[in-house]
Amino acid sequence: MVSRRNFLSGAAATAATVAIAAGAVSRAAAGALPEAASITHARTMPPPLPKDGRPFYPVVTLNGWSAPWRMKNGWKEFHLVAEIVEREIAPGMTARLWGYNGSSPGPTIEVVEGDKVRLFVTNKLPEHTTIHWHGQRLPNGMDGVGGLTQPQIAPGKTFVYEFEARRAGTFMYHPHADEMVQIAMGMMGLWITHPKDPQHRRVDRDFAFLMNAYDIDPGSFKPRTNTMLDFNIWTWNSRVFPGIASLPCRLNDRVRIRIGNLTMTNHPIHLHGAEFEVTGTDGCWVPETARVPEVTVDIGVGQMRAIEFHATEPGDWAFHCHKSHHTMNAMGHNVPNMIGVDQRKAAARINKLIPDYMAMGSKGMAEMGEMEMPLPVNTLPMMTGTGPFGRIEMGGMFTTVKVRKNQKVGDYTDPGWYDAPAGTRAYELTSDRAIEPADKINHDGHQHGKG
Ligand SMILES: [Cu+2]
Repeated sequence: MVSRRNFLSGAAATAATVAIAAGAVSRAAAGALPEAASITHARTMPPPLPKDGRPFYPVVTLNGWSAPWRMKNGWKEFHLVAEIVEREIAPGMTARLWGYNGSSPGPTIEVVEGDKVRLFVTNKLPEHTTIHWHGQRLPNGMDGVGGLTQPQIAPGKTFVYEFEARRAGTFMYHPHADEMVQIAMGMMGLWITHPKDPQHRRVDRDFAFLMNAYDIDPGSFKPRTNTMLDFNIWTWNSRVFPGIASLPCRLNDRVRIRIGNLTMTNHPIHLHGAEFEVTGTDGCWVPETARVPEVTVDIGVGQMRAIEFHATEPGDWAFHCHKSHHTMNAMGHNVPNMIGVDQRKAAARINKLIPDYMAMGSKGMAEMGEMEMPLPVNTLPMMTGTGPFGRIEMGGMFTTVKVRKNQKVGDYTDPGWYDAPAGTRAYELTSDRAIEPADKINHDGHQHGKG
C-alpha cells in the first residue's frame, strides 16, 4: 500500500504542507479545540450509549462510526478535520479520497433535539472548503455555503459553526465549496438528531448509511472528479459488496434503516423478505396515517429516507439497489451483446496474437464472476462475493439483512450464513425425489428454524 506520505506528491504536497504550516494556531486557540478523533479502518463501530449530554439511543453507521463530543458550558462540541484519507472500498481495493477525521464518509454526528451544537471545522485539504449542514433549520450564516453565507475556509484555517438542533430526523453534511470535486472525492457524513424523548419512535435497531459513487479507473487509486454520470464504483459509505457489513437483526426486532443519497443519480432501494414503511423523509417524520407499505423506495439525489419494518422472517435477506448496474463493480461499458454468438473460431485466431485473450459473453455474463482473469492492481472483480451456494454475482450496492432468533440484543456481529430448516429451500427436481403433499409443506420456517 502506498503511504499517505507518498500520496502527498507534487503540487498537492506543496499546497498541503504550506497549508498545515500556515495553519499553526496559537497555543491558546489550540487549547480551545476539542480533540479530533480519527479512525482509518472500515469496520462498523456501534457507538456506546452517551455518557453525558441528553440521553439517546445511538444509530449504527454501516462500516462507520460516530464522532465523540465534549460538553462545554452547555454546548455539545465536535471537531471535524477535512483531510486526505485512504479508504478500503472492499478487501483488494483502496481509494485515495478526501474525508473527515481519517475516513470517508466522515464520522456520524449524533445530537438530541434542542441541543446547542458547536462544530469546529479544520481544513487540512490543499484547497478551501466549507461544511453545509444539509436539511437543518439554522441561522442563515451557519448554513455553510462558501461565498454566500460565509467566506471559504482556507487551507490550514479552523471555522466554528454554532446552532441549535431544532428538528429530530436524518440529515447529512458535505462541503458547499468546489462541490463537484469535493463530493466526488468522498467528503460527506451523516447527522442524526434524536428526539428529546428517547422512547419516541424507539426501534430495536437503527442503521444508517450514505450512498456515494466514484469513478476510479481499473488499476488506479484516485476518483476522476469530472465524471457526471458514468461512475463505476457504487458504494454505501464508500464500500462495495462484499465489503459492506451485513445488517444483523434479532427475530421480531423493529428495524430502522436511514439512507442518504449523495450520488448523481437516484437509487431504488429494495429489501427482500419484509414490507417496510417510509417513516422518515427530508421533512423529518411521516405521520403513521400517511405511511404506505413498500418493498422498494426510490431515493433521489440529495434525499434522505428512513424505512422501518418488523424482522419477522428469519434468513439472509438481500438488500440492494435495484438498478442492476449498481450492483456491479468497475467494468467496460462498450461491451456488445454476444449471447448466442459462437466466438470459438475468432478466439482461436486472436489467441495466436494475444495468448491471454478470452472470448466472453456467449452464454451471458455470469462467467465473468467465475473466471480468474488477471485484474489490474487495486481493482475488484466486476461481480464478486461468495455465499453458501457459490458466487452471489453481485458487487456495488448490495448487502444482506440477517434475521436470527438467537441474535443478542445490541449484538451487531455477523451471524454467518442462514441454515434454512428442512423443506424450506428451493431444490432440484430429480427422478428419485418424492414431491411432498401440500399439508406437509413447511410454510413458516420461523417456527422451526434454527435462527
Ligand atoms: Cu443505484
